[in-house]
Amino acid sequence: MGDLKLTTVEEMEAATARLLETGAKVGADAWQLRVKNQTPHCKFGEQGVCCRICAMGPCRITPKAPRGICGCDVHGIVGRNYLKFTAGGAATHSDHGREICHTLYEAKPDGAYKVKDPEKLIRIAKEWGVETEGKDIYDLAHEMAETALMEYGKPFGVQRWLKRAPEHTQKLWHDAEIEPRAIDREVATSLHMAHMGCSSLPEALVRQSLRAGLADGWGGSMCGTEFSDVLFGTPKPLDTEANLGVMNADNVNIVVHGHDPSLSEMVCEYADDPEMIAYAKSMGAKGITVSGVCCTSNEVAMRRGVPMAGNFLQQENVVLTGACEAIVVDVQCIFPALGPLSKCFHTKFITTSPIAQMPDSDYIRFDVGTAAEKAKQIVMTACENFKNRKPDLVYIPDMKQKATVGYSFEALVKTLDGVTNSQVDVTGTTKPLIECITSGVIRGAVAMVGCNNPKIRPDYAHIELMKKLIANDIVVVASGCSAQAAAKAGLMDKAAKDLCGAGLKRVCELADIPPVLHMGSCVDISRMMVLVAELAKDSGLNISQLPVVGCAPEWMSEKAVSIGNYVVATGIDTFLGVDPYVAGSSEMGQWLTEGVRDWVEAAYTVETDIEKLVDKMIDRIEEKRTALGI
Ligand code: MSK
Repeated sequence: MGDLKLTTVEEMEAATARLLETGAKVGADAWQLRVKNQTPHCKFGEQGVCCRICAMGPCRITPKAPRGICGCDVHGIVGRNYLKFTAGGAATHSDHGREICHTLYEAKPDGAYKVKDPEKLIRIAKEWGVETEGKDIYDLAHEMAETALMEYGKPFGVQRWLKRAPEHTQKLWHDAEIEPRAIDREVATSLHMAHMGCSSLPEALVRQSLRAGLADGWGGSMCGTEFSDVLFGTPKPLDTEANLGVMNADNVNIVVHGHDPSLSEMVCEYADDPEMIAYAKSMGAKGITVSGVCCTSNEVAMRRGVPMAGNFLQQENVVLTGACEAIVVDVQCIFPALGPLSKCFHTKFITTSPIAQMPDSDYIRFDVGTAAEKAKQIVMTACENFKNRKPDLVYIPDMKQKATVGYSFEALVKTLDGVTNSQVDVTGTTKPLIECITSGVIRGAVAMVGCNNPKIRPDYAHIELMKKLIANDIVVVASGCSAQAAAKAGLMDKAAKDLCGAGLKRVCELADIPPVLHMGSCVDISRMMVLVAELAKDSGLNISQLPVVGCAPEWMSEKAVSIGNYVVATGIDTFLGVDPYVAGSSEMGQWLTEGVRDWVEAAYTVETDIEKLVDKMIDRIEEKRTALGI
């Protein structure tokens, strides 16, 4: 197995247990304890059969009470809850995208935010039919930002990004009436439909769920990804490290957590500033270490090589090390628990966004106009806090893995270009990858995404599924906390090729890639949509015919449901390890696992047994290969 030694889930659990001992000493709460307090969960909630969308209830559906007070049956209640869940996720991702557009609008050659990838900006402008000739790049950036912002509220037409999809997919969306219009409109329409006295027909609620999801994946998230690349650079393969051992006991440790790279990029920029490093030294530290948690971590890892301290369910662990001077957060997936927890240590819990304000935090409001000064203030605050550390509470698990990250669509195409033996010039296309798949060297691909969830042993499903997939010559592209689980375990180390079947191992060697490819954060699942769209166009197949599936084995957030809806709606069968609160309705179950296939040629599979889940994915990939005769 070469020089690779994977970090096992058992080893990570032992490290967590040790950290929880520190927590117990200082009277800290932890999610492991709160799960116990919340168990058993409410059965009505679990099945999605509780309705509190008006004040006549709440109503709960039981065999004795099969309808709510308004007369809505269980299928309507479950369906409305599902649509509202989706709308929450679509709103969240899309608002993140909107913030990036605003940042781009404020970009200036001498400002805190600059255009780092002008070629990409020009490429997108041409795609959108915006004149680029002779235009100053910043004028173009402002025009494109404004055009993108109009996508959120335009009164007529459908999303601009949809044109990136193969014509067949666009036709499916049109025929099923799920082409997303203005991004905000799909969120608002979803909430309207789920209001008391509106839709209670599962078919209509599922249709709108797909549409709202598409407004996210082929709308708001795509704005987030594409314009983040324009602002901060399109990711290229970079070496980094992952797991709690990336924190450094001798240094000021700043942990960035959340999603929007506008904050984390600026904090990283200042943490590298010689003036700040000198300031840290004047406080008794040897330097400054920035590491990340959740998707912010993915953003700065793939553009700067900033190490990844952990994923969603490790966010408390970074504070429990006793060596975290500041945990700096923006939006999404942030435990309010970080407030009281940080009070048990010297850690500053710094919130920065009006969208995510929490008790027991230091609020340093961050905005585009004052980004540089606020980032400097944050770094200085962390440095000054070094002296407050309690040495007897410091314990950083000696646990980290090498990882190569940063496989944006552009980087992936470029990297795989060298793999084929074909004499045909395939530069800039996905044809080398198609050749690997059609020849059977690679059997297919799985997009592994999503969170951790205490309902599943943390990281276990991500890591075990990936190990089995790569052993079966199935390449994995990963994003979000799934990507971090892979990195922490060692699956993004190029040496992980030794865990692959012979075909995938050969491809990893030829292309010099790890078998699990890091594609970025949650919004970057839009990169995966671009990848499958190009694979379909370059192969002449429909997306649904490709031996490709999606999987979120440990998902927990509303955003994940929105993602699932757009991945399915794009024609990719999607496998979930956690039920999206629809178990209470046979009709909703039927629509999501079968009915939607008539519209978009793909559907969901929900399987909570992880062994069965991976086998079902492999079977599905092999069925698709058989149907293609390859
Ligand atoms: S951070 S949505 S826990 S993947 Fe994007 Fe991780 Fe899930 Fe948040």
